Amino acid sequence: MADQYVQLQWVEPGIALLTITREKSLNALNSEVLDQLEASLNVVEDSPEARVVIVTGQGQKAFVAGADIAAINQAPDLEHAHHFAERGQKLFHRFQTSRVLSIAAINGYALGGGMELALALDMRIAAESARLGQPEINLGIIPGFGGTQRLARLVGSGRALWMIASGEPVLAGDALTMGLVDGVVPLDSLMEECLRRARILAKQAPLALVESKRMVVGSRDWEVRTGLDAEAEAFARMVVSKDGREGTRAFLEKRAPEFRGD
Ligand code: DAK
Repeated sequence: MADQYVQLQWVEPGIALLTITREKSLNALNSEVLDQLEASLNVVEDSPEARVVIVTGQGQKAFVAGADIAAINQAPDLEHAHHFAERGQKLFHRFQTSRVLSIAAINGYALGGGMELALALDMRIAAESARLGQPEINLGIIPGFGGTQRLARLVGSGRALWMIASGEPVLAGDALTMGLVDGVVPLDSLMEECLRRARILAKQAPLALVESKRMVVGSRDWEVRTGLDAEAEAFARMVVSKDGREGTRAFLEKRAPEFRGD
């Protein structure tokens, strides 16, 4: 039987927790982990109730210490190495474009492919003890799961190139200052903080939540004019949606809204 490397739990209605459980190898991403992450994301997306997925690593030491270095070393030729990179990129793109919002609970090292996974999720909350970096250059390679592109967009090209070309990791506090993570908390309150944020998101009007993500994620690729047109179109749909009518009516009637997802 194949090893179980990803655990899926429904923490509360609408909130899923994916834990990468390859702790002995610091949760490094091999093909099995990538396959199981994809299968778990399929299950989450198949649930109409799903609103938020939190992704974390087992143990106190690592979120994910990278793509599996042994697997990279054994790539027999250019074609296989390219396929491995595309495999990870495709999966991370699926998290990015999923209707379900995602939070990385960075409990320790987020290095190489691990940092790239965190970059592909919608928000990143790190434990004070976490370190984040793209150390691939120390192995004579470069990031292959989207890191060169997403990191530069998030923190600017100077900082991104420094991290990628020097291989030097940053501490969680510095990652917060440079906008690489969105919050830093003590390790023992990491899950509580991620859940606090997930609960706030999960109770919002479902259609507006999905459109909020689609617009903000889209803004990374779109021309401003394209993005503004998309926003105006989505805004209009939300205004005339049942939940949009309910939310505005509830405000005027001074009561809490009851959103139903239509
Ligand atoms: N892969 C495989 N095993 C890993 C690993 C990794 N990325 N990171 C750690 N491990 C394993 C260690 O080999 C060790 O295994 P055993 O010896 O016990 O069997 C175990 O986890 C514990 O690690 P350490 O003994 O090293 O623990 P320490 O506390 O001493 O050090 C560390 C922790 C995180 C500083 C250290 O483990 C470390 O430097 N790890 C490697 C970090 C790293 O370089 N990450 C980037 C990996 S490269 C591409 C596609 C994707 C990518 C690139 C190209 N294409 C196909 C083009 C992405 C590449 C990467 O992510």
